[in-house]
Amino acid sequence: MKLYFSPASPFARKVRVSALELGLAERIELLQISLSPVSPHTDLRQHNPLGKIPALITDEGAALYDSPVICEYLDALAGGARLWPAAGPARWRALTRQALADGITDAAVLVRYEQAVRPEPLRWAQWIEGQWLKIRTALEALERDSLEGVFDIGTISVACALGYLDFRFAEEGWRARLPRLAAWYALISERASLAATRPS
Ligand code: GSF
Repeated sequence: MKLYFSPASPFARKVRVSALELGLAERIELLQISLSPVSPHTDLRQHNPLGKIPALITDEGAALYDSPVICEYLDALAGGARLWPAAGPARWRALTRQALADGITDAAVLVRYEQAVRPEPLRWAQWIEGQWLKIRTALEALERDSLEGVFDIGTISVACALGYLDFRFAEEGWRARLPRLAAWYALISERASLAATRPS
């Protein structure tokens, strides 16, 4: 298998963490690329028309995207129901946590593009604030959640979202407002799969 990724990509990190946890990392060749919405990657677009990472090329030559699809595929390849609860409340909890965490990451990536890619005269402060409102409200929901002792696609996604916030927006200082989430994150970050994939 081949994975289009970048070491900074929080969505590709979900895939790399899943692969490590499932014992599949050695079967995946990592193809490192750099891209943004205004500098697309030609080769990647032949596989993922949306031009986004992560994209996985399976051994059969199929292109899979986006990160939830790839992570579920890897889980199935490893026998199933390892990082994706098979059924019942645990499944819906994990999938909803993944949606919340991916929403945080989506908003943070949009802010990043706005600040790092968009020319300064075209930036829109109110729009950036709108993204931060989503991020902060979602983080408050996670502070009230019971993440302790759970390791699945939901909590992997939360860890990758928080890792991205720390990587790009260290000044945000979310830990001071959200002590329970901070304590949970400190513990989960020690896991080998997360330590090995810290964004750079
Ligand atoms: C989001 C992928 C994404 O935004 C997923 O895989 O879960 N829903 C998708 N990827 C970014 C890189 S990143 O911040 O991880 C990307 O490929 N951006 C390039 C673009 O043209 O938007």
